[in-house]
Amino acid sequence: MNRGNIFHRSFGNQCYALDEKRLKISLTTGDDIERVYICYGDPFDAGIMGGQEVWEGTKEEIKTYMTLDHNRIWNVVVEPKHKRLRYYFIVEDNKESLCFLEDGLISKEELKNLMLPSYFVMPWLNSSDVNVTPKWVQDTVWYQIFPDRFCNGNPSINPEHCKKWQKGKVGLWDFYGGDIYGIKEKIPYLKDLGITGIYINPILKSSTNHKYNTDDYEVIDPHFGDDKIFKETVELAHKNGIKVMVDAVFNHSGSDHPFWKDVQKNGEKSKYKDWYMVNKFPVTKSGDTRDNQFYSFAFTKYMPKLNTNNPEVIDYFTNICKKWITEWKIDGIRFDVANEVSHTFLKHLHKELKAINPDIYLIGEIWHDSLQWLMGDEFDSIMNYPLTFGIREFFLNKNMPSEKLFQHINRRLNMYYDQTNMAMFNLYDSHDTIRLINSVDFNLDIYYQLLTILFTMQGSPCIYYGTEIALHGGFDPDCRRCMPWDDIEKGTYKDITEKVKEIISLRNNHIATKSPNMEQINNPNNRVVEYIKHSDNEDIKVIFNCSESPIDVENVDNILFENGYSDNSLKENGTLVYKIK
Ligand code: ARE
Repeated sequence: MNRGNIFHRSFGNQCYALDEKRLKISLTTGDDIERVYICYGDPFDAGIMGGQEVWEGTKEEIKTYMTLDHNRIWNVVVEPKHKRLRYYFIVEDNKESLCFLEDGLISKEELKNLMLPSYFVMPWLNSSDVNVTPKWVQDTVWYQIFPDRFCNGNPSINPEHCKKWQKGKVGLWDFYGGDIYGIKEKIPYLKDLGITGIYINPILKSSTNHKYNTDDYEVIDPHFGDDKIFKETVELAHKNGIKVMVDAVFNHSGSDHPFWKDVQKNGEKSKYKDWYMVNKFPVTKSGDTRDNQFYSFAFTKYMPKLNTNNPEVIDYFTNICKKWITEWKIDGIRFDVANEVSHTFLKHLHKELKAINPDIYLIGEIWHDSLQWLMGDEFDSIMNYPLTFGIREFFLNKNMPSEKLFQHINRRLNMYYDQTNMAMFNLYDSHDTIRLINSVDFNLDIYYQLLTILFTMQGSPCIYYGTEIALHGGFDPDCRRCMPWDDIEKGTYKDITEKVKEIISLRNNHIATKSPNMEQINNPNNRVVEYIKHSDNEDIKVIFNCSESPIDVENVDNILFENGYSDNSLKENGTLVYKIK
């Protein structure tokens, strides 16, 4: 047996609670392993695990088959009788059958003779530790809006030197006059499209068209509107079944922010000197920050980095978010440069904001493995660029075998908890990337196929404004062109928009999430969203956490329900059990 590549730790995405009763446990092996079982029982049952401790209780050890996925990961869902678990694995190749514990591989004989075997332990499943993500996002179709380029609803508040609304390329520093009035005006358009959530890029006071250099966290940029129009827009969106998510830029402020100005003016005497990351006072120039006089976003001199380790900073921004939830009534917050603010800050925010609204959707902008932010006490989700970039690559790379696509999707799903994947913010493009239509070389067939995948996979899909008309755009700033409303109204993009609407309706009508060969389970709270065909005809029992009416399925070994998770453990515990043919 290839002993080098068997891996498990009872932590993170390898051993976690799906809910207050069930644990999902995963083990990685090499491809020489043919079967894996998990053996588990209660840590306080006498001798159940070959150990010499003597405890009260019955002797019970359960052995359960684990299922293999596309990335050599074996999974199982178990429901410990007393919320705690001791377990080890039995791994088998075509010659050996060995036991895998914390200290590695040993034979069954060796295990029997050990005084204190190093079992894996899940000591107690505490309900407050369960990672709970908002359910409503699974039924939300997001539409990202870059305000300056979406729609100009009130030219009277245009910024100075505002350019004429135009088609085609835009300038890095140009303003075109899009505003919140325009967003409100287009709510019916978005509703007709089938949109049920809008993610709006920053709207607070700032000197640029992108507003990622905030100069006042307490004021909406006057060229976008004010609190009144924003609250009206949120109210109208909610009336039309559309949720609203805003953009929080707390990693850095703008260099025109009064707090930063005070630091520049008063140096070490400034009351805000510890609100930023200044290494050398006085902060005389806002030149290139490669000399580390102060830290900033990237090396961007007009984005001085805030010190999110400072309790004063943490409190200030927590209160800003509380106002957004209680006064603006927003439903979600997207955190900019989320991988650089402190975990301390995010854990505090999560606790405070979920206390006000447990269903508030908190997502981080992180472009890499984000498990450390997705353990249930920081973000509910991230902007899942890696997943969808991989899917896009597959369609563009003619030499990539289809198994690579399954492995990519599976790997990305295995990185996180199931409840995170169900709430994952999935997108192909945004204000920071080349537009989808450009990245598929303007091939509408591939474009529609990719959008169909986005809208039929688990998670919370988002399209970037203009996707519905296949608006072209290269890298920033070209991906931020103005919406050509004149042409839209003339019907220039009618066919494309109708097709995109049809794809969006797949999700909204749940057609796509019904398994093709399966009767819809007549329990609306337990809609089947996915099942995977069994690879052989070996009989296996599947436990369904749902309706009375059995479903007649062929060789299915894993069914994913919207609000729960099937499992394939061979355990009889009073739950409905169906024998698969
Ligand atoms: C723009 C141009 C730059 C130019 C700069 C001059 O894009 O080429 O040098 O202007 O000032 C905002 C604006 C941008 C602006 C930027 C800097 O929207 O237009 O740049 O400020 O002034 C990484 C970060 C990620 C970040 C992206 C941009 O990890 O957090 O870079 N995204 C957020 C927002 C941006 C915003 C900022 C941060 C700053 O979404 O819109 O930019 O607040 C790989 C890496 C990622 C990297 C990603 C994209 O995948 O793994 O880490 O993201 O590429 O570059």
